[in-house]
Parts: sequence; structure tokens; C-alpha cells
Amino acid sequence: MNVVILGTGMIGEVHRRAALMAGARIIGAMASTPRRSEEAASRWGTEPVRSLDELAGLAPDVVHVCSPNSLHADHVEAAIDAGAHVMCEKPLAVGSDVTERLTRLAEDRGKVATVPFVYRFHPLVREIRARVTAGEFGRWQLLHGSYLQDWLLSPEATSWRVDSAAGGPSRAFADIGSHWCDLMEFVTGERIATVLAAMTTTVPERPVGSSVRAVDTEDAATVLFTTRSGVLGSVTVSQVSAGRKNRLWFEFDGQHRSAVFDQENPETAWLGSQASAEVLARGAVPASAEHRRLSTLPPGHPQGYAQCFDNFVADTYGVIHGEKRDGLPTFADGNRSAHIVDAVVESARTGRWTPVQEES
Ligand code: 4PW
Repeated sequence: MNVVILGTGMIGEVHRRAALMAGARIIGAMASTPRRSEEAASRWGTEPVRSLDELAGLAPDVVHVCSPNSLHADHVEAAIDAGAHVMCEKPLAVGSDVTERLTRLAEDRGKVATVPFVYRFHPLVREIRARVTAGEFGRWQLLHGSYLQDWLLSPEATSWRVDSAAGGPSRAFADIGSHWCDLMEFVTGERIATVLAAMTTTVPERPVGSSVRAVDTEDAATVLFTTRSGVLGSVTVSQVSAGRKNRLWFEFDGQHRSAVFDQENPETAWLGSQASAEVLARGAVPASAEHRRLSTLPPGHPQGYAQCFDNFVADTYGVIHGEKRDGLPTFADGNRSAHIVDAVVESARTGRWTPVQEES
């Protein structure tokens, strides 16, 4: 598999590592300027890609799009025009009108097109999902949780994500709330139908480039939602919660049992019923086939985020090779997520319950 990576920041590095683990050859890397592309290429031991026009000549099998959100659409289109399959970071693009277009484009050209909602690849997430499908939970009573980080707590902290021109009108929710909603829908089978959102920007100014500017994206958000089948839920996301690094946490309460999962402690999950409660340990339970498939390290040898990413990239390459893989997040899922983000932004603006438009 010959691979080009567009975007060489933190997440580009994660993609590169997972691509190498899956046996790919990195044939090119592009950063934000030709000079940075050269620096990144020499660090990675590959060739610099100085502009998108060079892509077609490289004839990559796969392009990984890891650039700022506002560039995703151009990068995905260039990758598909170059004949490549594509993996694009979330949010797939800014605005569901654009994600609709990209989803259709990939379908029309017959390309495998995936979005790294990687928390789907925790073995215990698959185990809970399999138990949901087997009917162990019964009708959902309440779906709730949070995704908390603290990397933007300091007024000195910044990123291209802070600027809506580069990241889009939603920052915290589009960046990490999108993961939580995807995971909730993936595990429970429910679909968010309406949202009531409130957002807060707790750090009013941050450095942007060489100046200090008013921040126009949210640091945190709380979203109430109802699903198409009428279940109530809520999620809180934050990038300013002291001490929380990457705490995606959910509790899904069913008629018979509840399930709790914390992605920072992914070797165990909690299952409760009125009569008892148990801690599920990875590898120490009657594991579902998907749980077993994604458990790539033996029990007692903790696996986490990196292995999720490895599994996601390996499954994408597997599907490109014509294999079947359950639960692979595609552009259709990225498109769905963009519709949820749009509804959340609109609801936070108007203060009203807002329907999530169905994808076409
Ligand atoms: O996708 C998310 C990112 O944008 C991640 O999974 C964690 O939060 C790591 O970086 C950010």
C-alpha cells in the first residue's frame, strides 16, 4: 500500500505510525508550506509533497487527510481525483452540504473512504455493542456521558482549531463531541433526532498566529438530545476541564442493565443490573468475535488509543483489499456526524430544540 499523508501535526504522526504498523510504505508527506513539507519529509524519511498538483504523479493507493478542517474538502477531492482511496480526519468537512458532496463523490468513484472514529475499535466497546445486539440491555432509559480534555485551559494555549476560519464554527463539539455521538449511536443503535445545545467560551482571547484575538469557537458545550425512538440523553464536552486529558466516558442505561466505559481505562467496563454489578475485563469475559478480533495484545498487557488507531487503519486497508470488516466508520458516518454538528451549532445560536437533518 503506497500512502501519502497530508498534514504532519500530532494526528498526522498517529496516522503515519498506524500505516507503518499495517505494512504501508509512506511515499510522500505534505505540511502547511513547502518548507515544512521538506522538514516533515526528512523527519519521516519520505518525499516532500509541495502542492496538491503533485498527487496524481505519485499515484498513491491511499491518501490520509490530517490537515485543518477547512482544508479537508479540497484535500479529499484532490486525493480521489488522483485515484486514491482516502481516510479523512473528523470533522469530515465544515458543513453538512460539503460532507454530503464528499460522500457522494467517494461512492460515485468507488473509493473506500473512512473517518477515524477510532474509539469504536476498543475491544470492550465491541463487547458491549454485541451484548446490546443480543438484547441484554432492553429498551434504553437514558443515554449520557461526557468527553473532557484540558489542553486549552490556559489562555496561552492555542491551535488552528481555535479559529473558526480554519476549524469551523464549532470547535470542542465538532472535535470531540463528534466522537461521543458516533460512539453512542454505534453502540446503542439509537439515532439522535433533536438537540438542545448551549456553549461557553471561557477563555475570551487567545494567541492566533502572531496576534491575540477574540475567540469565536466554544471551549465547552452541553447538549441534551432525544433519539428517533424517543430516548432522552445528554453529553458534555470540554477542552478546559483541569486534569482531564482525554476522558471520553459513557453510561448507557437499559431496562435490564447499564453499561459504563471510560476510554482512559479501556481494559475494563462496568455492567450493572438491579440485582448485581460486574466489572468486565478485556480477555476475561466470554468475548464476542469482534472483541477477540480487536484484542491485539494478550490480557494483562494494556492496550488503548494506539491499538484502536492501528485497528482502524488496518481495517480500512483490509476493505481496500476486498476483505469484509464490521464497524468500519465511513464517509457516511462522517456525513451523519456533520449533520449533528450543524444542528448543535444552530441550537446553540437560537436557544431552541433543533432537528438533526437526515443524511441523503
Ligand atoms: O480526534 C481527537 C482529537 O482531535 C482525539 O481522539 C483526541 O482529541 C486526540 O486529539 C484530539
